Amino acid sequence: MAGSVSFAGGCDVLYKSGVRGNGVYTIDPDGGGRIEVYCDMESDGGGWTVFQKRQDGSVDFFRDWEAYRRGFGDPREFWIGLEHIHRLTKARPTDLRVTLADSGGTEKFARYRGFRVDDEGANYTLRLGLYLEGSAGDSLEYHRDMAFSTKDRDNDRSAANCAEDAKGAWWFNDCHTSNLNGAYHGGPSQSVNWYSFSGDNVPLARAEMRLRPSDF
Ligand SMILES: [Ca+2]
Repeated sequence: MAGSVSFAGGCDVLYKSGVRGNGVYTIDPDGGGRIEVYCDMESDGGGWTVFQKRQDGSVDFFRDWEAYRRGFGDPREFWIGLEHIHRLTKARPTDLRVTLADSGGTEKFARYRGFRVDDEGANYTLRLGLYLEGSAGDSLEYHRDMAFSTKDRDNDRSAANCAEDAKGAWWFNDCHTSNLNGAYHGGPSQSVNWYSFSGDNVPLARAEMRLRPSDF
């Protein structure tokens, strides 16, 4: 793990100040208070603030609204929290990169421009600009402009409770084409999945979501 540094901005600013090691850093994205984030300084040009990671099922992701608001996990598997994601994306045009791998080790990605998460008053609605590129295909479009839902906070467009049914928490519509906070190795439609990669019945082995200013 790298050392702790405090500054205003995301991992991108840290990168530009010369930091090159992957690890957990303390940042203050908007002057509103310090938070801990995992910075990826090596992949795809570095400077990425990682906000979601799955790789071994060691952390339970089937949690309530408060947990998703605040964040949970450890550097191996985590969700940094909707409030933090909002703070990191509200002020600057931001790119989202989703990196996925199946159980055979095949890795694919999807990259978006104009990623933003609204504030809690708007139930952390997902805003997406363009799908820029990717080998995994676009399985977020269906979730564009959807509010975030957890098992105890049903903001989806289904008569059912999507978060409960999908064993996850996501910007559910009626219900999903991606479910990256789903159950690790869960059942059909309940696992970590991205439809345009491997459908919704084949659990993915790894998922990671990161953000970086578009003008990095
Ligand atoms: Ca519902």
